[in-house]
Amino acid sequence: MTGPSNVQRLFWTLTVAALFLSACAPAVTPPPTSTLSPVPVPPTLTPPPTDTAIPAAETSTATPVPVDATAFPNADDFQWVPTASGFLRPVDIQNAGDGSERLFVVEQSGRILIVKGGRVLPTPFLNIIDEVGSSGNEQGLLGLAFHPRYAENGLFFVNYTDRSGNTVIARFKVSGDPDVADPASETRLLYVQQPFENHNGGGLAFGPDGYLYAGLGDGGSGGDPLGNGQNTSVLLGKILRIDVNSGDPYAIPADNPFGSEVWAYGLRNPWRFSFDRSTGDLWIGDVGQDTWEEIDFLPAGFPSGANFGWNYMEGNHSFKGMAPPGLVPPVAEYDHTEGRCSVTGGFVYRGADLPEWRGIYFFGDYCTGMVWGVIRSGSGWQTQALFQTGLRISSFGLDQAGELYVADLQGTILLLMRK
Ligand SMILES: [Ca+2]
Repeated sequence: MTGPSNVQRLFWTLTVAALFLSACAPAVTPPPTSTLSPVPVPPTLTPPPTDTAIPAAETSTATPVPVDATAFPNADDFQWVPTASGFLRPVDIQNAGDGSERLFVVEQSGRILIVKGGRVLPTPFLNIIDEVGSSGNEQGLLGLAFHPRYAENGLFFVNYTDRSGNTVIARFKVSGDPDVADPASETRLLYVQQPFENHNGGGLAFGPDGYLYAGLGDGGSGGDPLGNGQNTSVLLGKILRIDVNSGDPYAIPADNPFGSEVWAYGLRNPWRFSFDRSTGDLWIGDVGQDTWEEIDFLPAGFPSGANFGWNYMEGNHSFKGMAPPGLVPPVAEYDHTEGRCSVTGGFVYRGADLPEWRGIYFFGDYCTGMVWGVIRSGSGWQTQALFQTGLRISSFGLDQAGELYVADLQGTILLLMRK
């Protein structure tokens, strides 16, 4: 768990002003199979915010606005410390935002376990193993998000593949015991047929607009043989956005671009996305095909209908066909040399304990355990290798205070700390 040597430091493609220039191109033509009314990426885009953190809207105290880091701290001064272990294939870490200081760890087989006061509670918060199909390596209970008003309404949402391998997004409610959910409270919101067992995405997160966002992969196999990523009339290969506070069981926000759940498209297998809790910016780790892993970014306020390029593009590189103008390119990418294989998207650090890291986005590689950081650099981005953890990085997570954790698929949750 030390910082990388010079040899391990990677050559990085820095995405500079060209990032947003391409979006000034003419409107994107929808695929001919679409039967919906597309609203392509508009020609005028919101410029990215400045390096200064934006205070939360509800902030009314006199606390000075924390300034984002402008350079990477020395990673050798920090370490990942195990805080809980014994999990069976943990794939997500969440907090309930209810002041309870509990961590909720999602096991791929279909359980959610609580870490409370430094120990794992023996009774699962939720156990839906009987409903979850996890025979495939990428199948299972894959994502969890607590309602922004969970403390009042006790509602939370999960994303899993069922016994037939199809995606379910469902709502549950806590029971009278705050450490146990009511298993009979399940309400299924969305059901999406999966043509192949891999590329199920699975992440869930509430955006700054209060809508629930879900990441779905392109349906699987290899190379997106069904063309789902660019087909805006299907839900695969997308970031979906639904209003879980209206409708039955949900409503489609009026400004979704295609009149459906689809909010953004052109993704292969978004494995972990998050919103910067300070700025509302969206960060996505999108798993590549054979060569390029990528990190995608949309500043808060970016219009609906962003096209992240798959399968025209793999990272910044042509994959299939002639790419149309207007694609949103990644802000970071890495290749598969030295054993690297699959990106795991993380979070922007907004905690209090390690102010040197404030505003830096963390992500990792599943196979090698390498952890990188991304920081805004002038009009572009800088990416740096930070930690060679040796872990099988399946997810990152935050506690309510914003401290950063990582999940090792082999069973341990670790916290980033100062040495
Ligand atoms: Ca892409």
